[in-house]
Amino acid sequence: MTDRSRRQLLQALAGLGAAGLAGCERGGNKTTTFPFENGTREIVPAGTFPEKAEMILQRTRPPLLETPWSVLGNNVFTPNESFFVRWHLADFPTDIDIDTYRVRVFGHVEAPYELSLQQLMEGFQPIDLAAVNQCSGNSRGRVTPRVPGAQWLDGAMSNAMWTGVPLSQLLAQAKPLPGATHVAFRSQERIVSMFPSRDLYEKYVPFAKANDGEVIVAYGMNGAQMPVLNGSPARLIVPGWYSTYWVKMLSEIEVTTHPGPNLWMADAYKVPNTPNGGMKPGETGVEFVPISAMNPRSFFSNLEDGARLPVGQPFEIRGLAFGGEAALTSVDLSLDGGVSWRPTKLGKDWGKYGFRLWSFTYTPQHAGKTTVIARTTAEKGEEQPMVAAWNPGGFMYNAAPRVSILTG
Ligand SMILES: Nc1nc2c(c(=O)[nH]1)N[C@H]1C(S)=C(S)[C@@H](COP(=O)(O)O)O[C@H]1N2
Ligand SMILES: [Mo]
Repeated sequence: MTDRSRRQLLQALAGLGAAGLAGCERGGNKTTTFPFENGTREIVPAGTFPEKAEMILQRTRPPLLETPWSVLGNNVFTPNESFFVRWHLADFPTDIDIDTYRVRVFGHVEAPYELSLQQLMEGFQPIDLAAVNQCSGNSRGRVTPRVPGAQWLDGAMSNAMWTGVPLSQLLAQAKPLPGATHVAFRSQERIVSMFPSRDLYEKYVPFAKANDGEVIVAYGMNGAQMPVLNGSPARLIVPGWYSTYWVKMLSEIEVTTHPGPNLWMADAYKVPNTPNGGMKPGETGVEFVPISAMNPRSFFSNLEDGARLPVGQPFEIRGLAFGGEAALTSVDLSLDGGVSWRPTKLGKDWGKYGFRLWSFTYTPQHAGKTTVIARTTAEKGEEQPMVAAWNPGGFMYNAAPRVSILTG
């Protein structure tokens, strides 16, 4: 982002004010049906939610909006207006005062301070970084046996080119003291709650990860301001980790000497301490740990169950993929139900944390039924499983997608 576009962004943000976010008018009755039980969802028209295009409605308050696959599957960078939305607290933010907005950096440090948005944007060296923001429960609707929670299909994820300041620069200015182990992030949104730990959104990240130079406090998204629902004026980006850590409307950065024994760390978003977060349904004595790194995934963009492809005619199978916390090394396709695998052609590499497009030209030779499977492999051989690991939260789903097609 250039200095000029940063200035424009500041001006645009200043003009945003209370952007009429309360007006969530419902209208239309378009629906889509996901391929699982109770899979019918309403599609709400553009403008139903502020700054948002047509979205799949999972819940209104707080808003849970899924990105339609027609948009997600066909773009490396998900347009801001289609970027998925997820808030936890019932009253989502409706009002942002850019002039009084501050981010405090404090805690186990020598030099606590606070920043206005302008200081954040002008006082540090920003970077641009492509990264997929994926909810821990993305694809939960595909989990068997079924588990409670939002029944997302695959659209609780989106990819953007984020612009912001590496957290390491902000931490350095505060001069962390020896013994710092974690950094806590808290949001600006507040609700009235009987439980003090539930009136705000808060997450803890180990100090070494937070300070790695790639975790950023972002204020720009795909070269523009962030939609309010995606965390404007500034949010945390934790590349390669599930978006539960990507605290929106960031207001506090606290260096701590403990991992934060609160609701959002101790109770929610925990997975079995096993390689892919898997366990057997009903298994006891399993150790649970906070969810962290994402695993590799792949998706078909233009091939669905039941598709018919004529024999002898080349068809370009397209899709997208990402490696998780590790870089993607290949996306392979099986045209025989997993017996043999062929490498796909990978699109431009925008950085290891973003989406990568892939394609494969397939010319069916015989009439019949074929099962096509796509599988992403990441660094160190980490590979998508054919069957997803199971856990009671329905987190970390990443089975290799498969479609049955007819040729002839
Ligand atoms: N302030 C705040 N930040 C938050 C949350 C929230 O409820 N409040 N939810 C987290 C979760 S679980 C997800 S999936 C992402 C969703 O980001 P998005 O709405 O930009 O897609 O925000 C994360 N950051
Ligand atoms: Mo999430």
